[in-house]
Amino acid sequence: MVRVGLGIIIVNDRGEVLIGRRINIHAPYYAIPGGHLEVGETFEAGAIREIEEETGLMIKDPRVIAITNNLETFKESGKHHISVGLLATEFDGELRNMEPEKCEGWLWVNPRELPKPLFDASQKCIECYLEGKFYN
Ligand code: 8DG
Ligand code: MG
Repeated sequence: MVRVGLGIIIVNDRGEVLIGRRINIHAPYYAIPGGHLEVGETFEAGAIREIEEETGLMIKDPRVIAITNNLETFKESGKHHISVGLLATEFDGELRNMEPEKCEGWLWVNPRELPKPLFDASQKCIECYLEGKFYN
């Protein structure tokens, strides 16, 4: 089965993006926040929901910027996702690690100096963001 995932690039005033190290599923990878699209949901609503669930932040007007086919993760784990990447530059609320059983903690990092190893979907999505491509 191919599932639909969402990855959200949140950019702060300094141009940094939010990233966290996964600790159960997909450990030891660093990933941008995200998750699965729910049945009947728009990409934007799914992005807003996932960000609130995972970080406590409320993002405004997330925009679809990328589509990625995560075959590296498939080769490694047998899980196949098509991941839709969204960008959010406006948000409010206080950043919190809402799912400490899934994520070690959130970090703001320069998108050109990302920690490794990076989750395939997140790596591809950030590459699209940096290079202005929709797909890679
Ligand atoms: P579930 O419990 O309903 O299975 O899902 P969830 O709560 O949404 O899962 P999660 O652990 O928050 O999210 C991880 C899943 O989301 C992962 O298995 C694949 C998918 N995903 C993508 N792209 C991205 C991404 O860029 N970042 C993150 N964190 N997850 C992503 O397809
Ligand atoms: Mg989630």
